[in-house]
Amino acid sequence: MAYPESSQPAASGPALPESQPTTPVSDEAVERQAARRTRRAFLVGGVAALAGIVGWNWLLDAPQEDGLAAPLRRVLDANGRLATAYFRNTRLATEFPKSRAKPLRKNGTEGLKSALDAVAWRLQVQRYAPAGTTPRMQEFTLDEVKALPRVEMTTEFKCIEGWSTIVTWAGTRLSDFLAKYPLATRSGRPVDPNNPPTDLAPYVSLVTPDKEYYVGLEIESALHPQTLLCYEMNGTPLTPEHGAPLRLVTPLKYGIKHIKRIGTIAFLDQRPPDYWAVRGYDWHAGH
Ligand SMILES: Nc1nc2c(c(=O)[nH]1)N[C@H]1C(S)=C(S)[C@@H](COP(=O)(O)O)O[C@H]1N2
Ligand SMILES: [Mo]
Repeated sequence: MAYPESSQPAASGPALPESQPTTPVSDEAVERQAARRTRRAFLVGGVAALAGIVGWNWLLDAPQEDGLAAPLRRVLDANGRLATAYFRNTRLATEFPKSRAKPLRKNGTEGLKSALDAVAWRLQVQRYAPAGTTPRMQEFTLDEVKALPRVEMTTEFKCIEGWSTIVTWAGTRLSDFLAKYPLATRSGRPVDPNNPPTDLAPYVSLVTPDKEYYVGLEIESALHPQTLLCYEMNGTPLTPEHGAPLRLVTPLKYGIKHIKRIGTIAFLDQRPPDYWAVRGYDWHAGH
């Protein structure tokens, strides 16, 4: 996509926090967009500041939006959009050299208690349905998932119990999957994570084939560039204990969100239930 401001000198708005070193091309594009949004938010803020100089009357006479004068509401909205854009794509988990990777312990067997039928396994996806219509299901083979760009990353896996291990994962970005297959929008348009469509589903649910383990994510986390549909760990295909044939890896969140043996993914309007949130843990489980 085109970034008309990309040829201008560095952003004149407030500085963004330092970005982290892993910057493939798409991340640079994201940062440019974040900078552009910062400039826009700065301009809106400038208008509000000017209003202060011109006089309070203008602000006091302005129409109200949700209990705030409309110009102030617009500043808050712009800041909210900026924060969303920033957390979605520019905060990256630290990546390590591959040589630091260690074997990962096996932890958590909910949803893995029956034998895995790797031949019969399909990824089932429930599309985001327009309100009032029945959602449609679509199936994918592991080979279809593997046909998408392969991403390898060495990140720290943190369990809420207090231990952590550096692991090399390989898989496909969930965002690449949704860029190729239009499953997450009402209109059936594919997802461009740098320019999210307005009819994107707000929540994603992931459930094991037997429905015993289940995880909920907000769409911002699902589209994060380090959120992978993962099929390899430390250079070898996932074993059943570690979630074969496909598990989630999302290194800004604790291990409880890294669901093993994904059966169904669904795109939803409501925050889906989550195995550990139901048992009292934080639903977001970020760290
Ligand atoms: N299906 C399923 N996925 C799961 C769990 C589980 O019990 N069942 N436990 C979670 C927890 S608490 C952790 S720490 C990690 C552990 O992954 P590992 O066994 O590959 O180390 O898996 C997560 N995903
Ligand atoms: Mo865990």
